[in-house]
Amino acid sequence: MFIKPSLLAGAVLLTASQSANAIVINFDYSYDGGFFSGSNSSRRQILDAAGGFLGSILTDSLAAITSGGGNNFSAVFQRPDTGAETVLSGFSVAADTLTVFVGGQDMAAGNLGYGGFGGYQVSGTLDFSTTAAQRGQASPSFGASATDFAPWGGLLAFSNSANWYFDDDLSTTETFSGNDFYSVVLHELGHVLGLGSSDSWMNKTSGTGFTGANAVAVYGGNVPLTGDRSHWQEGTQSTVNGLPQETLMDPTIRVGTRKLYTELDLAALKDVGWEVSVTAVPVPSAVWFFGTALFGFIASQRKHNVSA
Ligand SMILES: [Ca+2]
Ligand SMILES: [Ca+2]
Ligand SMILES: [Zn+2]
Repeated sequence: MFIKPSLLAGAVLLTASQSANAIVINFDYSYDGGFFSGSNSSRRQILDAAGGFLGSILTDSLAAITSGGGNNFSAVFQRPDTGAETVLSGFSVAADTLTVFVGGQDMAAGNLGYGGFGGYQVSGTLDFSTTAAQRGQASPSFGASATDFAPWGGLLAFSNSANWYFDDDLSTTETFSGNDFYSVVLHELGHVLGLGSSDSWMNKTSGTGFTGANAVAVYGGNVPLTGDRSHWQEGTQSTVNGLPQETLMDPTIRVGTRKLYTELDLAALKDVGWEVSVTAVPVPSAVWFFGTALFGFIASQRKHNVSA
């Protein structure tokens, strides 16, 4: 799904510490279109920081998917550099690991990027097909009975022309202009993990409200969604360690603003089947809160995921 910049001034600047990984998010640059290569290679540090944060709080045990012999798993995804559907036969992914293809793409003005989980094709033994479908979790990832999402991974595509802010030191907070790349990575990884995208999410919606028990407990009722159910409703608020912040998984982000996973975003990860070791992001080492002024929003769009 696309995330869009919103035309809002102001900044909420937070930093978060990290701990050891429980899940490894392995970024693959095979189709990066140069966005993360050569003089742009330092951008990979921001991906690694975002993946490291999420990996550190997810404690699921994901079964490996290992193609070989009569067992063949094909990863299906949109190339992040071109958007073209791609099928990688003989694909494998290690235990407790997600593979995420990343790259830059020419996008219409106003779009920052999109992300989603991958689909797959599988042939082989029943055991192998079951592992492909649910990676040792309580349900298959896809279908009307899905409650416990665990894909092989997916993709993140970023606009080649957006006015990005690449923070070269995420441990420090500073005023900046442009769109915070770190925040957008966190948001798009949320879609890879099934927020607003997976059947586990859709199976916990009623009309345009989200009914997951953890999210409902945080919000105090069904959580309003956008019409296509891909995001929290525009402007949905929650907290980061008790401090107010617009949710990460609403459809837009303010220019000059960093957004982190709020309590509501973390609760939703649990509701789609992830085991999450925290209910709040680690206490920021420093927080500055600047006044904000509303100028208007750009309407959101949805980019559909590839799914099996
Ligand atoms: Ca910084
Ligand atoms: Ca799980
Ligand atoms: Zn989104």
